[in-house]
Amino acid sequence: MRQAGRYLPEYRALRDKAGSFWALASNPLLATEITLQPITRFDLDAAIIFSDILTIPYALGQDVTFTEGHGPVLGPLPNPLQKTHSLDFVYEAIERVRTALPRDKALIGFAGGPWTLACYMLSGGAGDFMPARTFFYEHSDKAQRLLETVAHTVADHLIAQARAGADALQIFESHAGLVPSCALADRIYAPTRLIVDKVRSECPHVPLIGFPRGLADSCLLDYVKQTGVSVLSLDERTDITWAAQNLGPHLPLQGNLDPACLLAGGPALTREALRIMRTCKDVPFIFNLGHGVHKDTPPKHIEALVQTVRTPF
Ligand code: 1CP
Repeated sequence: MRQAGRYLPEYRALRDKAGSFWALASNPLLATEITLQPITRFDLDAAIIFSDILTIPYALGQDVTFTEGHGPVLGPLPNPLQKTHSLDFVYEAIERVRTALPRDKALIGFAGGPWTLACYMLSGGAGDFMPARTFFYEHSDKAQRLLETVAHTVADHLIAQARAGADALQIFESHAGLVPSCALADRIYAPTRLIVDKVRSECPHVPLIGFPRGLADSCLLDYVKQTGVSVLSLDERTDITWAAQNLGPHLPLQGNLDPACLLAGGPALTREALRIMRTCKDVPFIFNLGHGVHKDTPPKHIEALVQTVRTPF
């Protein structure tokens, strides 16, 4: 969950030197160094490869630029949409990180979920994604074909990451919360199922972590059943007591700590971390945030959190 990034002075120093986020992410040596920064500093149990979900539109020939302070900007959707750029720089970074990491630390590879990627690809950037959301009503056949093409590209990208050494793979469906419940089956469950089936057939032992951010609690069990993911990553809105009782018996859970609580630090951080851990003590649980580390988070808060999580309660 944005382990690396602007809250770390060593990240900011490298980014200033390289000039831009993309210059870092597309350089395997720099991406390796940044992936390892939070592990070196905090001794976390797992690293997530430093990359971005928008590598997929880039691979499919769409222009992607990251402008300071504005987030990503994407060019027009290419027609036809087909694999034009290699993502070998990601796989080389994964090989390098896996070699550098101790064997007992896991490396997580990832990709965006098809719906979330379609939101950026059809809207040209971040915001309320209205161009994408209207496209799904005005051109529903084309929209479904886009989801399918993206899902195949995502699956291939995840398989290549596993082959390069990723121990687990996470699907970031960060904008799942924008989908009306009657459209979840078409826009989220079916494309994710396609990815899960394709990756499993090639890499049966690699766990797939689903992160349907913003999905109502009442839909989470459906998401798990319909997609077949092996682990469910929960955002900070989910009621963890309900999740431990109703989802915990089905599959391992991760996440849920509010990034705002990590930003706040102090006694509230210790209290919340303990509440989550105690609630999940009888189900398989991976401690994590509900979303990415906020850029103003003091690194000291993360140190304190790691200590709380490592201390028996
Ligand atoms: O230096 C900077 O300011 C760049 C900020 C940044 C970072 C650190 C971007 C631009 N991407 C990343 C890395 C990143 N992105 C990782 C690396 C692994 C890690 O260190 O954790 C991961 C897993 C992502 C995933 C990602 N990118 C998501 C899914 C997770 C989420 O946050 O919901 C999304 C939606 C993106 C798009 C994106 N990339 C960058 C930004 C600023 C955004 C968000 C744009 C928006 O507001 O919609």
